[in-house]
Parts: sequence; C-alpha cells; structure tokens
Amino acid sequence: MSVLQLEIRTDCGAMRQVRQVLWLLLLLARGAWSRYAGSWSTSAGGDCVVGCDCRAELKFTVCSGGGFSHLPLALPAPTELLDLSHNRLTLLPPRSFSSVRRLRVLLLSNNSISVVQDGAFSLLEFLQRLDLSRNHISTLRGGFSLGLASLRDLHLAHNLLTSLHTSSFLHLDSLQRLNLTANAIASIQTRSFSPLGSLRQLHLAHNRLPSLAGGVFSMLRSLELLGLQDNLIQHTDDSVFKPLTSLALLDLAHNRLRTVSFKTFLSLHTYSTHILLEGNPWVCDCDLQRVFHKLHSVQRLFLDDYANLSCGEPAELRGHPLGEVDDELCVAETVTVLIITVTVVTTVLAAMVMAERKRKRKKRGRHWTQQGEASDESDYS
Ligand SMILES: *[C@@H]1O[C@H](CO)[C@@H](O)[C@H](O)[C@H]1NC(C)=O
Ligand SMILES: *[C@@H]1O[C@H](CO)[C@@H](O)[C@H](O)[C@H]1NC(C)=O
Ligand SMILES: CC(=O)N[C@H]1CO[C@H](CO)[C@@H](O)[C@@H]1O
Repeated sequence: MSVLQLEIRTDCGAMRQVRQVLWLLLLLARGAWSRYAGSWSTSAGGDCVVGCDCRAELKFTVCSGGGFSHLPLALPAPTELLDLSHNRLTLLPPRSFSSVRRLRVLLLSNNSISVVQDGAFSLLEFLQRLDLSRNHISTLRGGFSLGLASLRDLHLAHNLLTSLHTSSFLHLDSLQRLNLTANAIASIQTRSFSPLGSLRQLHLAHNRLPSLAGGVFSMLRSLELLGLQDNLIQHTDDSVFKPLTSLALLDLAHNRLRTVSFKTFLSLHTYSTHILLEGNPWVCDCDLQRVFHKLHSVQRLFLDDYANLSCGEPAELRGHPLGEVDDELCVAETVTVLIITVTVVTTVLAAMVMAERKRKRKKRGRHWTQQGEASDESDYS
C-alpha cells in the first residue's frame, strides 16, 4: 500500500491515466480486503472464526448454529466459554480444543457426536461445565474423563447410552451434577459411580433400569438428589440406598414397583429425605399397608405424594388411591385372621376337651378294675 501511495503522490500529467488505474486497483484491493475482513468478525479486536461470534471482553466464543461439521481450528486463545451447540459435529478426537485451554464452559449439545475418543478433553484442566446433551453417544470409555478433574457439571441427557461401566466416570473427582436423563441405560456396573465422592445430583430419569442392585450407589456420600423416575424398576435391594447419607430427595415415581420393603427406606440414615413413589402399580394388600404405616412413623422420611399413590392390583382395586383403601384391606385381613384364630382356638379347645374326657373315662375304667383286683389300694386312688 505504501508503494501505491508513493506512486499516486508523484503527480504529473503523463501519469494521470496510470494514477486512475492505480486508484481502481486500490479500490478493488480494498473491496477484497474488506470482504476478507468481514469473514473475521473484528468486534473486539481478536481474530474470530467464520461462523462464530467472539466477545473478547467476556471471553465468550459463540459458534452455535454455525454449520460446523469439524471443530474450528484457530479459536481465540483467551476463550473461557465456547458454544458449539446446534452444529453437525460427529467426532471429538484426542486433545481436541488445544487452542483454547482456558475453557471453563464447553457447550456441545445438539450435534451428532457419536464418538468421543480417549483424551478428547484431556487438555481442559479448568473445565467446569460440559454439555454433551442431545448427541448420539452410546458408550463412555475410560479415557472419556481424562483431565476433567475440575469438572462440576456434566450433561449427557438425550444420548444413546445403554450401560455405565466402572471406568465411565473415572477422573471426575469434582463432579457435583450428572445429568443422564433420557438415555437407554439398562445396566450400571457396581462401581460406576464410586469415583464421584463430590456428586450432589444424579439424574437418571427416563432410562430403562429394571432394578437397583446393592452397592450401585456406594461412595455417593454427598448425593442430595437421586432422580430415578420413569424407569422400569421392579425391585430394589434392601441396602441400595444405605450409603446415601446426605440424600434429601429420592424420586422413584413412574416405575414398576409393586411392593417395597420397609428396610429399603429405613436404611436411609439421613437427616430428612423426601420420597416420591406415585405412578407405580402397587399391589394393595395388607402387607403393603403395614409397610406404609411403618414408614409414616419414621420421622426423617417424608412420603410427599402418598395421597397420589394408587393400586395396580388386585384388579378390583386398580386405580383406587392406596390411602383410601388400605384400612379396608387390613379390616378384611383382620377378619380373616380372627376367623382363623377362632377356628384354631376352637379346634384346640375341642381337642383338649376330648382328651380330658378320654383321660377321665380311662381313669374310671382303671378305678373299677383296681377296685375289683385289690381293695387295699383303693385308699390311694
Ligand atoms: C437434565 O436434563 C433434562 C433433559 O435435558 C432436563 O430436562 C433437566 O432439566 C436436566 N436437569 C438438570 C437438573 O439439569
Ligand atoms: C398429585 O397429583 C396431582 C394431579 O396429578 C398433582 O397436581 C399433584 O402435584 C400431585 N401431588 C404430589 C405431591 O406429587
Ligand atoms: C438431536 C436434536 O435434538 N436435534 C435438534 C437440534 O436442533 C434443531 C433446531 O435447532 C432441531 O431441529 C433438531 O431436531
């Protein structure tokens, strides 16, 4: 440009035409430059990538809906929040995001990510929030959590996970909130959650869990909220909730529970825990009524939706609120018990009376024989 200007300044008649041509060139060049520059949003000084909006003063880089099918390469290094949601990403290779190592928040929801390679986030030692919801992730391998020691919030809702393994959350020492809502999780290995000693919320709603085995929540000492609603849970181990000494809310609504044992909830050694149980097909018999009666008497447990519990069985009680029928259930049961008791007592009494009569008859018989045989002994009879 300086050469151009120099030449333009040499103003002599013969050069007039040349000058005009040069101006034209200059204008063209400027046009091209501004078009080029337009693709780099210069809103706050730093370079930004096409399709992104960089707000350097906030350290935000927003590339949401930018049509990316690969990770953009040169992102502004000071970025602390990177929003790549609503794109077409499919794969996260190892050591992704190497240009933005100061990230604290990484939003990747609503892409088509199916493969997260080992160590994909391993450079993000400051990352606190990772949103991977609404993707196609079907497995979490051991290397998934490498380097994520600062992560507090992991959002994996609406993916395709079917099982959780011992190594799924290995390195997440600081994790406080884990959202696994709306996957297809049907099995959880016993020690899957054990690295998560800081976890406070575990959202497992809308999955396909058929039961809860003992030990699956061991080590979750800080857990305050456990959302298990809308699964297929039929059975829970008596000891499964025992390790959850901070639990304040246990949501088991809309499962397949037909009955539950008193011990299962009594083993919760907490200060106070609210339990939600509606939408289960309860078998309304006297045993269940007794369990609930005992649960009501435990001061630290609150059955918040007890009024909404309804019977699934027997057929004639289907849909009836449990709270309304349970007294009748036990009245019927009490009558049955009474009838049985009366029957048993009558039988026993009858037997005793019969036995007594028999004994007397025998004695009398013996008396007469004794009288006949030895009259001396009659003093002792
Ligand atoms: C968990 O994810 C689901 C689905 O995206 C969402 O509705 C819910 O609000 C999330 N829960 C929390 C506590 O973030
Ligand atoms: C009970 O069910 C009603 C109607 O579905 C609902 O409005 C209410 O919030 C429920 N109560 C509890 C404690 O869940
Ligand atoms: C998987 C998924 O939820 N995709 C959605 C991403 O967002 C667009 C609109 O922003 C939706 O149309 C997709 O269904």
